[in-house]
Amino acid sequence: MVSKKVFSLIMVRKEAEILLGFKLRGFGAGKWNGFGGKLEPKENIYECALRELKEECGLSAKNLRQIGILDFEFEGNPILLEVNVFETFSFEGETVETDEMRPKWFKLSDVPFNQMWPDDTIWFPYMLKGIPFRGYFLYRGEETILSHKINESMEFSNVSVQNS
Ligand code: 6OG
Repeated sequence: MVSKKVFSLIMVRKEAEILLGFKLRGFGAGKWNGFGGKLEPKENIYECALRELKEECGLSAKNLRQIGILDFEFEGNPILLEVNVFETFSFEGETVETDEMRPKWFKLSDVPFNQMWPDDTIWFPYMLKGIPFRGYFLYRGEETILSHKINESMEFSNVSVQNS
């Protein structure tokens, strides 16, 4: 039987920089990525994204724009991952290193793609152009994409965050 796990992933941005975290443990350890994690029971995907951002790097996002959905399949694994990708340009707080993530701002011209999930090179251009996307990737292990497709998507709805 095929089952699906739902995740959030937030990309925190300034005009010419992006905040990434070096994942210190768990799935994707040793890679730079945005912040995020698994949807918990009784929360929606926006609450999940905000909670994970706060837990993993100490920042509170003031609004969130969903920019994409990525579906991942790993060869030989019946569990599909659905990663809901958000961006924010509006946030509060100071970044802190946690036991899971070491945050660092990168210039957009200096994003460390060779230490990131290989799919990032494929969907970052959509994000940087402001085009919403929907993608599917079939992986062999954590470094090889066997096949993929990516398309422009309809706009997703945005949320402003109150009292956070
Ligand atoms: P935790 O294990 O920390 O959640 N994630 C991926 N992100 C990218 N860019 N590419 C992938 O390719 C990914 N697979 C998972 C979703 C894992 C975090 O990593 C993201 C979550 O934000 C396969 O709870």
